[in-house]
Amino acid sequence: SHPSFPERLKAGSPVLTAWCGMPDPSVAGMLAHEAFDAVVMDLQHGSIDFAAALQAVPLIAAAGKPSLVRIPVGDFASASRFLDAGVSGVIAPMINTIEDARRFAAFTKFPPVGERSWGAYGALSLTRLEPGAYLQQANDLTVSFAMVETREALAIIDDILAVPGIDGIFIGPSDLSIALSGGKSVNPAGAEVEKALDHALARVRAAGKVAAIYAVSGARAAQLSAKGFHMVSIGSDISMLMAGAHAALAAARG
Ligand code: 3PY
Ligand code: MG
Repeated sequence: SHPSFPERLKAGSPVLTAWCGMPDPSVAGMLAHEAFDAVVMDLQHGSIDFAAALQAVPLIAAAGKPSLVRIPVGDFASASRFLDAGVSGVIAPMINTIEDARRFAAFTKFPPVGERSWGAYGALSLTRLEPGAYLQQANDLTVSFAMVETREALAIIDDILAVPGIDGIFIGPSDLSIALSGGKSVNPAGAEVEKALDHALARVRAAGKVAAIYAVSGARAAQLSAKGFHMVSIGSDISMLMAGAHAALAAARG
């Protein structure tokens, strides 16, 4: 039958996701109908709010695609609420300690792995599962990504990967570049970041978990896919809008 989102992530070809921060849920719904494999909504830096992102979940599902959210820093209660609505994955920014990783997993996985609370009405509707079946399968149907984007996180990446319920790592190359340069520059494709990416990928592979990353362009996404990332998010809706505007104006002015 239809592979689950975690199965799809490990199936071989990288999952390419849209990355949405615009406030109208129909933007995420429309991008879901393009040839992306999944759609991420960004509540850390995007201007989309909780209610709009919730509304986008069934719109994305109507295109037959999984949805994911990036929650605001430390907002693990929202992670549970989005899983209740039926998202297939949650990305938690700035996971810098083992305790951060444990708390995130507690809010995203049912016992005995975590402490997720019952009330998954949207997910029951979208998965067509009976409550008991959903309870048994939910931990394996959804992906909890801990973002590694600081020196602290990089230093304890093996320990973060070892936390039960953490399914994978999502690298934030821009914040990582700021951290690695001591605040001097933001250069998500710089040499220092590149070295850190190779190290992180090797550690994720050794742990048998999933590696994901943000790409600032389609061309960068191709490089990161070739490196072996399981999921690459191409950002963002707003940057695609601006790129389209620039191209249209350049063409119009000759
Ligand atoms: C980063 O690059 O820091 C991210 O969080 C990706 O948007
Ligand atoms: Mg970041």
